[in-house]
Amino acid sequence: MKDEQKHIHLHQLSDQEPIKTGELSGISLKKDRRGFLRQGALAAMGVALGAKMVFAKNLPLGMIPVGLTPSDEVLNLPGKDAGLIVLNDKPINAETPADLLDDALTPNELFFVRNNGLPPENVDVNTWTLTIEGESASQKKTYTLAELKQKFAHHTYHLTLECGGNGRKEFNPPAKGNQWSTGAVGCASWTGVRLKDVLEDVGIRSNAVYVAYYGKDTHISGDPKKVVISRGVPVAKALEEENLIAWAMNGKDIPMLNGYPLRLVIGGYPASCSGKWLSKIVIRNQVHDGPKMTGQSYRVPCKPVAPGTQVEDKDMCIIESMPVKSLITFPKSGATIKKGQRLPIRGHAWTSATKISKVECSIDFGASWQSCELQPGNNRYAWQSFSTKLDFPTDGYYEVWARATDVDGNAQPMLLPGWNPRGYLNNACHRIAIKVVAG
Ligand SMILES: Nc1nc2c(c(=O)[nH]1)N[C@H]1C(S)=C(S)[C@@H](COP(=O)(O)O)O[C@H]1N2
Ligand SMILES: [Mo]
Repeated sequence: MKDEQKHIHLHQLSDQEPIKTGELSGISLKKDRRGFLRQGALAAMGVALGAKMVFAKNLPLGMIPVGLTPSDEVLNLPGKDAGLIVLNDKPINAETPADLLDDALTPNELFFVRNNGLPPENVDVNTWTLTIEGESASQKKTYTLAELKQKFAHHTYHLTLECGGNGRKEFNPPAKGNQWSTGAVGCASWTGVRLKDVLEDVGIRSNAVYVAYYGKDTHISGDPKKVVISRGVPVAKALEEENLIAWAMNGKDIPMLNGYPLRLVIGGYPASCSGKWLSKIVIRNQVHDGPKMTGQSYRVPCKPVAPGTQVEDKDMCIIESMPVKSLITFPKSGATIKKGQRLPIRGHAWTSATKISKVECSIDFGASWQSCELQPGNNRYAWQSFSTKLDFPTDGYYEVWARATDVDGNAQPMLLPGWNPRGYLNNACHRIAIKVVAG
């Protein structure tokens, strides 16, 4: 059944809402959960066909052009690049291969997707509201999207989002959950209002402890009463000026899968704190206890444990920062160069501290390191791009490793960091393979 969902079937458009000609301008190939094409699909098919469909408006509803060979490469996640690696399609989880993260800012189509439930359907921006309440809110207040935009100053920050489980795949014994490789990370330019400004407009009582979100996605069970995920951050963290209630990503609408029309963006913490399809924020007088805040979720052993150890819930601590990390985005692992050629290297480094202080590369499995050029970040929690050129002494197989160090003196481990039951926080040095051939 799963495989079948990935293929386009002829005539399956017919049970979807009618496609209006006015909607043919979108280029994203939209597919609903059952794998059917939706509005916007026709234009995308034109792209896939390599030519504009001249009489598109005459194409009978539900019919797919014969020139389009249905294939997994063509049938994409809505609004997403076909190069993303889909780990799970219900809920959708997709990561970005390292070489597709080469841009200074991650394009919307390439930004990873980590859904715990099912995105809301039929989102109407005109009726979307955000409610702030909670034991430690001075009042309960609801804003429409238009009111948020009109009432508060707009801010734009470059903010890196990384799933707490990014790199989970490498842990041994393995941890349950999405087997993320290196690509559950991206850095975009986000625009919105400051979380802080909105919280202060509502009023924060002095006993406030935590600020948490609720979103409009639905539980995988379909039960409308079940909350998918509701996480938060300590009040002091919530009040940092870079935290946004955002409606734009790289100057465009946030893609549906990344939280359209409104989401939280909180840098430096696991991306699970950045609530998508944001509809409610609660100011709590205690550590938030929503789904995925408690038990073993987004928690690591308070003290290091041996690999494979079972750790009781009471000995697990909430992840409160993401570790220093870097990624080589050029060349793609496996690249071949000729002996005597210099190899350009590019990538990004990020940290929950204020800045990265250096990035170094090694071609000898970490025996020696040479420093890379490092760009300043646009702001705190933005990733910083690095580059260098490497010489290789002779032909053969090499690995290029990158290691970032932040201003607090934290550096990436060459091998795996501390094992933990759920496989969080793997910030080991990224490695790519390079073949140098003679002649
Ligand atoms: N409402 C809602 N918000 C959510 C999630 C979710 O499933 N539902 N997933 C969280 C997790 S675990 C991560 S890593 C990030 C992923 O953001 P992205 O899909 O935009 O990359 O969103 C977070 N916010
Ligand atoms: Mo996540």
